[in-house]
Amino acid sequence: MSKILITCAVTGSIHTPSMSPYLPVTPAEISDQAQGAAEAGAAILHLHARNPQTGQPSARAEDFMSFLPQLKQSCDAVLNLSTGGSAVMTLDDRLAAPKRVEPEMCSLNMGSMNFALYPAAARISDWKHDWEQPFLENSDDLVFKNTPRDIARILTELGVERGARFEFECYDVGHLYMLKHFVDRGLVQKPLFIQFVFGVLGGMGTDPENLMHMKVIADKLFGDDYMFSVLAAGRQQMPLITMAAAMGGHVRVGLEDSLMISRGVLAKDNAEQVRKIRRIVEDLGREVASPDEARDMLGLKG
Ligand code: KMH
Ligand code: ZN
Repeated sequence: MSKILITCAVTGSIHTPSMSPYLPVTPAEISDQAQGAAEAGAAILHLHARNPQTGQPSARAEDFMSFLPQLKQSCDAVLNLSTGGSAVMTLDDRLAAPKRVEPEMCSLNMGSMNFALYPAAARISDWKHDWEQPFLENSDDLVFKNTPRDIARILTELGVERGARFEFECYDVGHLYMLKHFVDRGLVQKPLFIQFVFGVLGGMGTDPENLMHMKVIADKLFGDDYMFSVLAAGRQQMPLITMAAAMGGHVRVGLEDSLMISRGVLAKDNAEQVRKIRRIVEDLGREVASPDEARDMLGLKG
């Protein structure tokens, strides 16, 4: 089996400061935790920005620039910028920072969908900031918009024009067919790195059968020309990504996807989750890829 790529998604745009005191939101917190995750073995860092005062998800290029230069200096990991941002942001907002930074890698969400965040809020009664509760509750009526035209625009403006490669986020089997459509249109460079996403309310649940099925269909559509990775939002994070590692896939951890390190116990930082999955995959006999090995495997511009 190939070496395994560990991605760490450091802060995301789903969890809010009231849910965990360990969620990084200031530039120093994001950059320190990202660096710690890289030192623990993450070859790829998937990054979103936050408003440093309130912790609210931010698309402002200056909020990305408040931690990216420092992070680039302090570690060699692949910096993978989100183009998903958050479902309340416009595509122009979501593209502003990636177009300015021209990263070697970006996420790309392969379809429009419901993206309900409110279940994550059910346990919180004491909110730290005014924006948090409405932000989560309004997601009950929100569409995460990623139309074929949006996808083509991201592929063109970041891929064709700026040389980025993508973490193709597939939340459902239909998203694999959408990816195949763009491969056939010649807008996508190989090798493909497909992130199978489980556990978002609006996408696939965390049933192991869904992972088996995604792999069967991806094998059929893409043959040997793709790598898959798994992220599972919430409680099934570690079990499902362990299954992916055993199947020869790659793994994503991070506080974007789950705030916990085990049942009922908050992770103290992102590195703790990286160390845990690293122990597991090494026990399974997989060797962890370095950032430069990741660049080779993914065909990144470096
Ligand atoms: N929040 C994850 C479920 C993105 O940033 O483009 C998927 C994600 C999307 O990471
Ligand atoms: Zn993300």
